[in-house]
Amino acid sequence: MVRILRTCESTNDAASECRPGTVILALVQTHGRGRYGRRWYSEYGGLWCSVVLPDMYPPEKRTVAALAAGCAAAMCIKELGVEAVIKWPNDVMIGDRKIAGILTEHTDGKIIVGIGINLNNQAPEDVGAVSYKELTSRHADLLQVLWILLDYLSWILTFGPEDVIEIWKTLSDTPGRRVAIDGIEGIAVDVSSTGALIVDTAHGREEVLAGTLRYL
Ligand code: BT5
Repeated sequence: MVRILRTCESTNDAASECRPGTVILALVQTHGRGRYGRRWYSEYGGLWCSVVLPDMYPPEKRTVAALAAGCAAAMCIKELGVEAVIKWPNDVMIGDRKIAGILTEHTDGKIIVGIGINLNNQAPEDVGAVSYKELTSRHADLLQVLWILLDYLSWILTFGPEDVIEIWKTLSDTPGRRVAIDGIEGIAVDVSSTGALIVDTAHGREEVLAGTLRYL
């Protein structure tokens, strides 16, 4: 079931009350959230949605759900004709500007997959964001893009965690880059089967399961 709300605080909060299979789309979010309690600007024109899924991965592989959503968002944006790449774990980027972000949360045996894509909105420039409209001067049909996104999400969720990671690697430009992440610096060499970023540092190999990545 797809529920379309004119406005809500956060679609992830609205979705937490719903059964698996529900999709919530809001035209505006008044308190859109990023990871670690960060703010997500969600003005009219963007695609702000949450998908409720059954908790289908073992706890150690939960990051994979977020990576799968990042892949679906990147594939959706590429289908709109814009060359997007994923920055680990799941920022969808056009060059060094962010067009989409993912927030996955676990509650009551469910996964809430929150996906935000800057489509027809004016993206907040001061946080390094960009929108589809700014890039192409075209208007995207919100519901049509939602179907494309859900189509890719349901496709990628048919794969097991290892295959999701392989698909993710074909869409990401992080492996091979010099990175800094929460006090660790080095070359991002790979992503593990749990979705952790493997970084070769001056002091040896580190695995980082979550964090905020910067390219150096
Ligand atoms: C994310 O967090 O990228 C997750 C964003 C998830 C948004 C969706 S919208 C539907 C659902 N409901 C919600 O309430 N959230 C989800 P993070 O990696 O922490 O990135 C947050 C950072 O991105 C902020 O600190 C800003 O620097 C930047 N930012 C904020 N708004 C943005 C926007 N609209 N576009 C691009 N970057 C933005």
